[in-house]
Amino acid sequence: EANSTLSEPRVRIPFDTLRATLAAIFERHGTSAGVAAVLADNCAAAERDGAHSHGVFRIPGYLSTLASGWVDGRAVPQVHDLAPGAIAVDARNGFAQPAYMAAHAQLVAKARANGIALLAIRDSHHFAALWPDVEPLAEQHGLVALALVNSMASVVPHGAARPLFGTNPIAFAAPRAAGWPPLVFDLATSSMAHGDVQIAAREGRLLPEGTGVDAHGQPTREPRAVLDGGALLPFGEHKGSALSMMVELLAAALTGGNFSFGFDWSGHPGAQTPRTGELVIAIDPQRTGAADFAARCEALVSAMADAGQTRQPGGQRHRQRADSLAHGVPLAQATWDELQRLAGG
Ligand code: NDP
Ligand code: PYC
Repeated sequence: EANSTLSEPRVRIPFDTLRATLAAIFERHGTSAGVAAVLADNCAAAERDGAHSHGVFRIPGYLSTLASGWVDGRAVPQVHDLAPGAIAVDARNGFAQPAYMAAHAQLVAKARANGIALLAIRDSHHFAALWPDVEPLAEQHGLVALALVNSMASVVPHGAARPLFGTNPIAFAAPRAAGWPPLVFDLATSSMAHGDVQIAAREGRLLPEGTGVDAHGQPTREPRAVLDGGALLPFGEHKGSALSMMVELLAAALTGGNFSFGFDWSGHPGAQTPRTGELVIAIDPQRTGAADFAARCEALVSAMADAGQTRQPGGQRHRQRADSLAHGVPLAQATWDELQRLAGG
C-alpha cells in the first residue's frame, strides 16, 4: 500500500516529481485536473515538511473515498461575495482546498481593504494538514491568519460518554520580520490526530496514557482499540474540549457545513474524508492601529529564546522542508514504487 512503511530501503524524490506523480494519481482516480493539482500540491508539501500523518500516507484514503462516490472530485466550487469582509464558498461536496483556492485572492484583497476578512467554506472535505491554509497568507501576503476545520465524530467531549467532536485542528500564522519564515502552529484539539493513531497501529506502537478509550469507554493505549469502536480524548481535558467545541461552532455552524457528528457516510463503504466546513480569518496587521507588528513578533521570539524555548512551532517542519528541497523528499522505496504504480507509470 502507498503508505506502507518508514523502514529501509529509502529513496529521495525531487519535490516536483513527487507532486507531479500525486497529481497523476488523483486525476487517474476520478478528480478533475484542477482538483488534482491542488490536492497534489498540498499532499506533497506535507510529505516534504515531514508532516507524515497528512502526506502520502493519506493517498489510499483519498482513493477509497473517491471510489466510494462519497466526495465529488470534479466539483466546481461556488464563490459568494457576501460583504466587504466576508466570502462564502459552497464546495458542493468537493474537497476543501480547491474551494479555498477559488476564493484565496478575494480573501487577501478583502483583508487588505477592510483590515479583516473571513472565508466560510461549507459542504467540503478536508483530509489534510491545516497549515497550508494559513502559512501562505502570512508568508506571501503579510497577513495574520487563523483557520479551523472540523472532521468526523471521533473525540469524546470532556466528561461525556460517547464521541461527538472531530479531531478539529486549529492553525495560526503570523508574519515575522523580513528574512524569517512566519510563526505557524497547526494542532489537532484531540490528544492525537486520528492519522497518527493509524500510523501507531501500523507500526505496532502503544499510545501515550490519556490518548483514548476503547469501545466500552475504558482508557486504552492500544491504537486498534481506539480505531475499532473506541475514541480519542480532547487534549488538555476541559480546555481542549472547549476549543474543539469552538471549532464545531466556527467551522460548521458559522459556515453552514455539517457538524462532525452530522453526516452519514454509512452508504459509502470506503469513505474516509469528513464532509464538514472550514473557516479562515485573515487580518492585516497594518490596519489594527498598533505599531510595527513584525517588530513586536521579533521581540516575542527573542523573549521566548531568552526564556529557554529552543523549538518554535513550525521550526521542525521548516528544517525538514529545507532538507527535502536540498536532497529530495525521503520516502520508503516500497512507498515510491506504489505511488508510481497508482499513477499508472
Ligand atoms: P503536533 O502535535 O505534531 O504539532 C502541533 C504543533 O506544535 C505544530 O505546529 C508543531 O510544529 C508544534 N510542536 C510540536 N512539538 C513541539 C515542541 N516540542 N515545541 C514547540 N512546538 C512544537 O500536531 P497534531 O498531531 O496535533 O496535528 C497533526 C496534523 O494533523 C496537523 O497538520 C493538523 O492540521 C492535521 N489534522 C487534520 C485534520 C483534518 O480534519 N483535516 C484533523 C486533525 C488533525 P512542527 O510542525 O514544526 O513540529
Ligand atoms: O488526522 O484526525 C485526523 C484527520 C481527520 C481528518 C483528516 N485528518
